Amino acid sequence: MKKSRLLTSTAAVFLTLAAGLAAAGPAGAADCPSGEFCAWEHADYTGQRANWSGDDGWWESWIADEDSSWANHGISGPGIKDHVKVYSASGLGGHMTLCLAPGQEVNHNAAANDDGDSHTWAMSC
Ligand SMILES: [Ca+2]
Ligand SMILES: [Ca+2]
Repeated sequence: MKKSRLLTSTAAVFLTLAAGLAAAGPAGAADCPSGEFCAWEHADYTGQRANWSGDDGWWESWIADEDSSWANHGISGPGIKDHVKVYSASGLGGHMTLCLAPGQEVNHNAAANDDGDSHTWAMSC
């Protein structure tokens, strides 16, 4: 009985904290899982979202050359590759269209718009 009361109160505290976080307002505008890099087919983080925790040298056709907004929600830390470089051709070819620092969100970028085909996590830009 003690154990179940403890679990119940722990759950209640967690829910209160979660509600508080939600009410505190967004740290960023983009809905992108922690630890991942996200790209959307339209500006302002709309349309279908692609998200990756690792590198991808060949984006799926529906997002390749369709990316219009981006968010880097990678985890930062010593020795961790927390920047994301996006390239205009598959296999990190072509040119770098965009480089996002950890936590950076880009809701629109005319030069990079609809041009990404691959990306890699990097130590810096
Ligand atoms: Ca697009
Ligand atoms: Ca391209």
